[in-house]
Parts: sequence; structure tokens; C-alpha cells
Amino acid sequence: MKLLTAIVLQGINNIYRVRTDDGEVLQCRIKGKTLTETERAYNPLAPGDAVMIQQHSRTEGMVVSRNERTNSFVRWNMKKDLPQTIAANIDMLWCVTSTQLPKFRAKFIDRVCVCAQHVPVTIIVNKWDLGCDEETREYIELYRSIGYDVLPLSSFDQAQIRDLGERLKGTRSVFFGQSGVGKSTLINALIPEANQKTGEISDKYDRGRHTTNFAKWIESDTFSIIDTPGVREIEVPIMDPYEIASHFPEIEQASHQCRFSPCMHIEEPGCAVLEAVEDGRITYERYESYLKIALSMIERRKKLYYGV
Ligand SMILES: Nc1nc2c(ncn2[C@@H]2O[C@H](COP(=O)(O)OP(=O)(O)OP(=O)(O)O)[C@@H](O)[C@H]2O)c(=O)[nH]1
Ligand SMILES: [Mg+2]
Ligand SMILES: [Zn+2]
Repeated sequence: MKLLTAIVLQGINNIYRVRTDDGEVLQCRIKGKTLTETERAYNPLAPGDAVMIQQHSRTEGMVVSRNERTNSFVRWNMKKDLPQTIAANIDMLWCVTSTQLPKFRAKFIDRVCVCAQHVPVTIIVNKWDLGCDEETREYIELYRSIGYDVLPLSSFDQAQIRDLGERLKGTRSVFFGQSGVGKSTLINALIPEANQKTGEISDKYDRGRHTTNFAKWIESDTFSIIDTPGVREIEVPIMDPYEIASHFPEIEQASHQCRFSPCMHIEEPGCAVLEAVEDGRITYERYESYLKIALSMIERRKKLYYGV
């Protein structure tokens, strides 16, 4: 049977909606164990994946293989203890945060940036219309000083949405962030036909209610965005603990002067990162983020590989 190339738009309960190169949208299951045997993962396919399919009818087909990914955005699924791919083959990851409701959380952003690995991250600070406290303003300056692009805006400001739309042009992007920050509202403002359901914030907990419950590929004439379900926490995938510093640009930069290489920047003599934290060139908050991720990675790997 002839094979066609398609892109995965969404997946729910092992049924994938894909679009072929000819623009036909089909529902597919995965053929046999082709994809599940080769790797241990929470989900074998994610939006953005390129796949080979067999078309069985006008509306149905079967996925027979997944093409190699250029990159992927992966979080660790704590419940299943497996890597969970949120999106694949993407140009930009937009870490959507809000000034309040829910409150801006820098530690969350730091983890997203580690999960993003080498996918470029832009930070959106949404709900600017609600005002922004001093602490959040300082964080915005901090992320900018490190080199991140930070975009304060409101979903309800048409000019800002137009500018965002300009920046999205020609890209395959992912919107990711805590529940309730306004990812789906932003997407509806950018692409009215998207018609994504949006939710209220629970006053009691200052949290969103997980309105979006599966990742979905949404398209305009000039760009595509993957809307994703909000999460409360994000855990980074298992990686070499020495690699973590490379996802903190200012720590990475200072580390070139460390006496030892590799250096974990925890207690090694002559560690230039510790010196930079001491004299304030690296903020304690960012170092603390790094340290927490690095120490827990050492523990998690011990448990995973040696069962201790
Ligand atoms: N004031 C204000 N409210 C906003 C803004 N953007 C979104 N909201 C509100 O925030 C609430 C949550 O918005 P959603 O778009 O559902 O949030 P989400 O990030 O998609 O949430 P999940 O799907 O649960 O991850 C809704 O009540 C929106 O109207 C904004 O810029 N300003
Ligand atoms: Mg949503
Ligand atoms: Zn060091």
C-alpha cells in the first residue's frame, strides 16, 4: 500500500488526527507496536511530528512510522515516570506567564527553559492590563539581562496581538505555561477561527482549571501554534547533570572560568559560578533554580539506574 507523509495535529487516547501533504485530515491509529517497542515514552507521537501513513479510507488511516525529529519539547511525566513529548519539530517555544491570576513564577520559567533544550524560548507576560508588581518587573529585567526576549502584553490589546502575530509569521510555535495564564485566550485573539475553549480562574487557589486538556495544532494563513494543556508543575527530563548548566546562559558563561571541567558548581574549589553568585553577577534565585534541578537530577538518576 502506498505510503503518504503527514503531520500530527493532535492525539487523544492513541487516536491521532493527522494532515497529509495533500491537505486531507485523517484519523489514525498506530500500526502494531512499531512505535512503542523502540522507546520507552509516555506518548509515541506529539503534535508537529512528521509520520508515514497508509490511507485506508477517505477519513481513516494507520501510522506506520515516525520520521526523525529535528527537535522536541519534552517534560518528565512524574506519574508514569516517563518522558512526555509535548510538541515536535518546532521553531519557537513561547513560555506564557501572567502578572497575576496566576502569579508570575520564575522557577517555573527556569524549568521550562531547561526542558526546551535548544528550542528558542520567548517569555510572554500576559494580563498586563491587571498591573504588574515590582518583583515581577525585576524578574522581567533579569530575564532580559540574561538574553531572553520578554514580551509583556494583554490578550485584550489589539495592537499588541497584531505585533505578536507579526512575530509568529512563518513559524511553528508552541504556547506552554501554567493553567489559566491565558494561552487559549491569546490564540483565539490571534486566530479567531481557533475557537479554543477558555476558562475561569479559581479565586480560592489563584489557579486555572485546566481548561485545555490536549495539545492541539492550530493554523492561521501564515503561522501555526500548538495550544497545550496548562500544568501546575514541570519536571525536567532525565539528562546528564552536567548538561543542566548549559540551559542557564549566565551560568554557562561563567563556567568557562571554573578551575575544574566539568564542574557541577556546587562546592568545587575555584568554581567561577559560585564566585559570580557571591559577588552578585549571577542572582541567587537563578542559582537556586539551577541547584535544585541539578541536585534532584543526581538523585533521580541514582534511583533510575541503581534503584537507590
Ligand atoms: N485580565 C486578563 N485576563 C485574561 C487575559 N488573557 C486571558 N485572560 C483570562 O484568563 C482566564 C484563563 O484563560 P485561558 O485562555 O483559558 O487560560 P489557559 O492558559 O489556556 O488555561 P489552560 O487551558 O487551563 O492551560 C480566562 O478567564 C481569560 O479571560 C488578559 O490578558 N488579561
Ligand atoms: Mg487553554
Ligand atoms: Zn563551577
